[in-house]
Amino acid sequence: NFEDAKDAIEYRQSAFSLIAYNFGDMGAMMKGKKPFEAETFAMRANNVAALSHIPFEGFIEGSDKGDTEALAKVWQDKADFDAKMKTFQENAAILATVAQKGDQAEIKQAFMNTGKSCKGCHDVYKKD
Ligand code: ASC
Repeated sequence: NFEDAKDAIEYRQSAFSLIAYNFGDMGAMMKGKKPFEAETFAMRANNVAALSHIPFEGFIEGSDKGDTEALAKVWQDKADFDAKMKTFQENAAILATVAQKGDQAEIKQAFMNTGKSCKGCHDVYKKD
């Protein structure tokens, strides 16, 4: 377990950094900023699906105090926060599955759904 809030904050932020990198690269492909590379895309989707399970554990009680962008609302509305986190995990898993199959329309839809679940949580629970 974490020693203190600082450790928990660093843990979840590390995962979010890796998620942002992997999701961002998929975004660049989706927007045509770089060529779509099916194998790389699928690898990144797998990374995000696995990483999506990491941050949750870092949202320990009291870890709204510190070097974090997480709002106190996370712990005030924890059930809703947890539900949104779960939706993100489910969408990321679907994205990894369809990326493996390779249908472009499915990939685009699953990518958008995953991005929506990132934003849906940020809008409510993250400092801007
Ligand atoms: C990203 C990123 C986010 C999400 C979000 C999707 O690449 O860093 O936080 O996508 O903007 O809407």
